[in-house]
Amino acid sequence: MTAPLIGVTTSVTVGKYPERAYVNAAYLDAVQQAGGVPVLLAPQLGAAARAALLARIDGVLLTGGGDVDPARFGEPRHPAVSEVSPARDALEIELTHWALANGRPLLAICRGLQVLNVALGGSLHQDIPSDLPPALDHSQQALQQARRDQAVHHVKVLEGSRLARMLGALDVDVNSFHHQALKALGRGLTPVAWSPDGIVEGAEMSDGGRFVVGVEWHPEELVGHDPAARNLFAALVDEARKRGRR
Ligand SMILES: [Mn+2]
Repeated sequence: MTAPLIGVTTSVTVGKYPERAYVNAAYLDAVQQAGGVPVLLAPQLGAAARAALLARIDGVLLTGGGDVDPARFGEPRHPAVSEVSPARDALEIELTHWALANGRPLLAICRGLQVLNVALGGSLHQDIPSDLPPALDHSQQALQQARRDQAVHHVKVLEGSRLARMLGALDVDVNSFHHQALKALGRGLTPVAWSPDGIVEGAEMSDGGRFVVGVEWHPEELVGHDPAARNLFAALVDEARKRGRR
């Protein structure tokens, strides 16, 4: 059986020389562990290279990283916003619309969920500590040097949601490395998971036929010990395999 190709978006250095594209290895490990072949999609790819890769990939993984440009949702930039890359925003928003138009499964992680929301016309809390006091610590600040696979808060998942079916659980303990969160939901997106302080930790397309799901936590760091985290990548790869056969 052919292993499906999963397009994995990369981060890009902002204002540094030399310019680089890069991605945490945990994403690549998680996709491979699930039986997929990661294909890196860097913002530096030109139109021809993008088109050539999109013709071949069976699924999309939007990864974590810097902040989306608030101009994308019509707000002035909060001082806490950092690592904004217009090139990365453009690639990932284009990729989101492409996945929707072409029926490819899409799993969005952390910034990825924020990109998905903004691509569909939603908006973001630009800085949780400024916008939403007194929220939980969602940036593991007390654990800066601690393991990234350490769970720091609880998440409740909506029964009957695609995310719940993917995880195989309605209650999960997760890590947390985000200072932003969903505000207004994008067109067609439904919130399906929340932390105890009410922050949206997961969302998906309400059209149940579409595999378009995002989580605010980092399951790629949890796959070593958390079956629910492994299930997310397995679900993406399995769906990509089905699409690839058509
Ligand atoms: Mn969180």
